[in-house]
Amino acid sequence: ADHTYLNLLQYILDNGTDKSDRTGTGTRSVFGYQMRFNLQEGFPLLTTKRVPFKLVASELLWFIKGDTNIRYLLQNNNHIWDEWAFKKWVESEEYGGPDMSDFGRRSLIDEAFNVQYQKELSTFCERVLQDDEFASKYGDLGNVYGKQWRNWTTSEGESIDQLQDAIDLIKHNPDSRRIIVNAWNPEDVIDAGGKGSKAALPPCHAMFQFYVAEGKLSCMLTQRSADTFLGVPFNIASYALLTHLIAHECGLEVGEFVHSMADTHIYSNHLEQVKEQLAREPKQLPTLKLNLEKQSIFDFEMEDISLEGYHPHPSIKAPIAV
Ligand code: THF
Repeated sequence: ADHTYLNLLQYILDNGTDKSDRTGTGTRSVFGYQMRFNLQEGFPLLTTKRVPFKLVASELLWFIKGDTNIRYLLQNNNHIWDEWAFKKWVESEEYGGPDMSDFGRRSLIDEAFNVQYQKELSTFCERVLQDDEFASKYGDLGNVYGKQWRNWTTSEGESIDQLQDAIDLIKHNPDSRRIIVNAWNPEDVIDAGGKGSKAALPPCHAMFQFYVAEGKLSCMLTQRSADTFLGVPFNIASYALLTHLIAHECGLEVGEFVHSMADTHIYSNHLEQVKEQLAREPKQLPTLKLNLEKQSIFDFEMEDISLEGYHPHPSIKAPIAV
């Protein structure tokens, strides 16, 4: 798995174009790249840097529950979505604290501001955890993954559970070429992140499809925008875990995870970290252990999911672009 990923990093360094982006950070990017991971060869959690698997797992369980409120993530000490909820809060009428505009960029260049920002952010998280009303107003990211996967709303006002439908197709019509879950809802994507918008951020991993052959379940993800250093290691592990969970429920072995990416970029403030990672030697992949007494993927909790034999190189810190 690491070699496949390291090849991508090297490919972007060698062939990428320097390109500006929404966040103002700057990226080096290529358009269109595909990776394949044979899930029989081990669980594809990178070993050339530590990837926090517990954060991957709790984020996936959050999607699977159909939850879109960061409270569940915070209860699991998972802070990877904080910034998007925080942004809604500091841009709201109700917010009365110090000016937090453009906090993602300013926190990196202004240490005094960063101290203030960290304090505001942790106060915000504490409030989402403690205050139900505040949480439902400002902890919710709107129509993001969980909503579209489990509770897509039709023009007639009905709800579609795409994930359950996909599982039913895998069980009852495994040759189907329509086993698709689509997170990209054009109506909700209009002005996403803007005031009054329906989603805090348009989905990056936009749609995925399953394929059954020779008793094995494979999954292909189409991702519109890929933050190669921070996001992609999470995305690979997340969809690999989802494929394992669904294969388990459906009595299948795991096949491949195929990862198709469109705008595939390295943020300019991740380039040093990328070079450090490229110099590392991959290690043996870990093995995923699921609680086999659970059947339905909807019953899985954090304690039912673990890894064995994960001995990665140390983590490499990098700032997230907001
Ligand atoms: N925005 C950007 N710019 N990149 C993304 O990958 C991304 N996501 C989600 C939403 N917006 C995004 C959030 N996913 C980390 C990893 C995944 C994230 C967000 C943040 C991250 O910082 N990982 C650190 C560890 C963090 C920690 O320990 O708390 C790491 O080293 O891996 C793509 O879906």
